[in-house]
Amino acid sequence: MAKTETPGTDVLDDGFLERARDCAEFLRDTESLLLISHIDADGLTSAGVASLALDRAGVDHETRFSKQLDDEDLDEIEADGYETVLFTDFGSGILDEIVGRSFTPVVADHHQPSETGDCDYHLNPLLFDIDGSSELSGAGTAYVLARALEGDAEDNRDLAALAVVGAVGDMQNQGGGLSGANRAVVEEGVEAGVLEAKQDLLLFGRQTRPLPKLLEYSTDVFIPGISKNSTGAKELLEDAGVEAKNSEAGGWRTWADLDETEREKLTNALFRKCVERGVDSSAIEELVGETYTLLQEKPHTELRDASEFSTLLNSTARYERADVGFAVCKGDRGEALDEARELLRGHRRNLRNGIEFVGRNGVTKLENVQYFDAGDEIPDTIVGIIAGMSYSKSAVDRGMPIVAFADADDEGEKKVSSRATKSLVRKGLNLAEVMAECSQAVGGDGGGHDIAAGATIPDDCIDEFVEEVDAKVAEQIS
Ligand SMILES: [Mn+2]
Repeated sequence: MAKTETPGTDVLDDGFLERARDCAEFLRDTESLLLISHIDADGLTSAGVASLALDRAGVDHETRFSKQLDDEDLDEIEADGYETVLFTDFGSGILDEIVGRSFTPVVADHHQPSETGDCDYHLNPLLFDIDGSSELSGAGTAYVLARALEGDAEDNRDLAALAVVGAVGDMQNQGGGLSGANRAVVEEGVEAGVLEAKQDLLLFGRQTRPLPKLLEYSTDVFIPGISKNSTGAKELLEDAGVEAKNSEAGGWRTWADLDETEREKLTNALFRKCVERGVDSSAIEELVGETYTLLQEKPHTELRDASEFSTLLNSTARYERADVGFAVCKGDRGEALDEARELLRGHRRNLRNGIEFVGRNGVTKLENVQYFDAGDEIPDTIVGIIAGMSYSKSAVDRGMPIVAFADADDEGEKKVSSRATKSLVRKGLNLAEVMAECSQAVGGDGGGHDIAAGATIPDDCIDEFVEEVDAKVAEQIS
């Protein structure tokens, strides 16, 4: 294969591509294959990318999803008699548990590999000096594998669009856009004509939300007088001289309907409002960044925008309907898409209820951290999002991280989710470290990202755990 045909040779180490080709070659010749992937937006897109590439290469396979694989799950997979098992978006952390079984494991993951256990077909950016937490997602790793699997007719570069949805789903676009090896994936998608990458307003819902709602629901960056203020949002549109409704049909317009001049006018009006209301300049900068449009998807659908697409997938994954999200990834634009949208509506309802819960019950504050325990009132799969969204509530202090507890499915356990603001991360906060260390101190386990992380702890350890967190946060931020 000529160098110019391989993905991102300028960013990806050649060794990484070499490994991808080894994995691809092995997969091409396998007799019976199970693809198993993590249940979240990145895991679903990882499976979508891998499965589409395997289909194109004529490799039969079945697909399953799991939140986390334990020994029992692995025994079951082993008993099913697959010759090969391809793990996507997980597997690296349990290498020692998946090797030495009756199947041959192929792992395409971007999480920290376990210290022990060696696998011949282990594709992970971290093994090649690429940062798996910020520079390549599970779906990006699956994409590199897909490119290595390319048949004669198709080069699989169109799958870059899904890979970008996965990277965005894993929040790798923080700091204004995708970087590192992800860039190579973006560039290939752009060249293949499936992706548009451009600087734009970062508000959520550019394709589907009516303009006033787009502004009103902007709570990542809280804009006084606009966020959670529908009158203010409509007035801003008027001030900017941008029509909120379509002239003929009279329906609400979305950001996607605006031409460049209108977008500029509205963005400028928004910036003026921010300055006027004293929003700090670093927060204002966060309103704009690189956005990713999936050019082959219909305008005004969630699928057209990488961030809306990943949210749609998350709302299938969080309600144990990975099958629905996966079908959408593989191209189902009928029944599965309808079902995914229904799940998204239900998800939004649950978020509203959860936020009301926090509003009613408030949070408990320690010196450096605030927390609430939702018990069984909020499902553990969404309590973290609700914690993050609560930052736009006055009851929640933006100056400290927030920790949320919810009852776990397993008796005697609590699920912990934590969220922070970007400015806290800039001050040195790393919640992944906080969650890992403090949960281990009370006999649990955890990890994640600097700005969002989670853990599981024994349910009688909440007080002890938050004390640990309080001390650890103080240490990081000082
Ligand atoms: Mn991932």
